[in-house]
Amino acid sequence: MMSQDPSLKAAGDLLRQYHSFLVSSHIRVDCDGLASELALAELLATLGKAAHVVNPGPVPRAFRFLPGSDRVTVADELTRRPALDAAVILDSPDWGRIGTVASLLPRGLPVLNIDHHPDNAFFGTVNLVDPQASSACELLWRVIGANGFPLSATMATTLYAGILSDTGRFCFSNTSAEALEVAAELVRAGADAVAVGAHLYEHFPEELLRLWADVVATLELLLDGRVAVGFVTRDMLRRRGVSQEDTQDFAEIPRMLAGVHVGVLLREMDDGMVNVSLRSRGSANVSAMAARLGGGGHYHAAGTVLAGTVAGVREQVLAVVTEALAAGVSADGEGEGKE
Ligand SMILES: [Mn+2]
Repeated sequence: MMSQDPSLKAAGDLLRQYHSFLVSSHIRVDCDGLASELALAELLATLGKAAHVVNPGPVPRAFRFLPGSDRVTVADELTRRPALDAAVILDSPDWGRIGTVASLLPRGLPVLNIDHHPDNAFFGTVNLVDPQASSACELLWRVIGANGFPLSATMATTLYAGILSDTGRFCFSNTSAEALEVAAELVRAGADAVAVGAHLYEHFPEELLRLWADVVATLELLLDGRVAVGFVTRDMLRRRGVSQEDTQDFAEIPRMLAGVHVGVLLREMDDGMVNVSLRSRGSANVSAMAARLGGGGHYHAAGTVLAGTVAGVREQVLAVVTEALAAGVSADGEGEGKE
């Protein structure tokens, strides 16, 4: 069972001690980041505290079913700074990952850092960091349990969504017994697993599923089928009327092929940059590969953002992947999950 990390109590003490919180998560927020923010915001409201959920960017359409997602503010659109006496940053390894939100935080503000990335910089006043945790949502569930905080059915549904998504529907290698136990507890607490599954993995708008097919058509197999590379250009998005932030799950497409050790998805951004998602299985450590490209992440799921054209970045990434596979890189670190 779960170890009783002393930072669980410290996290609870910090939540009890202060009154007006900024709650935030990483750029290009994923389901785990957003769900952990929203569940925490509900908890803080229940405890009679103010929670300002402020993110570096907008909520992706796919996650707008999560209760409270309409109350997320984008940092650059804030009309005035909320009065704060503490902040909670979820699912983010360092300050750089919360983008412009960092500039909203007064110097010396107490910060609770809740994260499961192996490269977390322990930037908080209190750091609840566990790379063995499946997700930030699992860690938040532990905080709630260890401190006797209330858990509503809505919070349970939200936390379940984060765990389901970060474990790839309980398929990725971070699908631990603990993650499954927490999921079971959440269902017992009223989480609507069927609704969450349908919202995350069905209910695809037609244009999104058509774009999925377009991306499948770009897949190329290299190195005897051990590497698969696909891409999404701005043109492809335009043609289907899909926005960049709705393509997060596409990162999983290349690794879906049998025999693939490393899946690479290149997404052309609006600013001359290319977003690179790396997924792997077995001993292939994409966290190490991403680090060589200026990025980071987990052992089997990592990423980076590079300047250049899709074709240019493709060459750059493939050089690193090829060299790493040739060297049989499995390297250090164990963390799993999403980038
Ligand atoms: Mn996460």
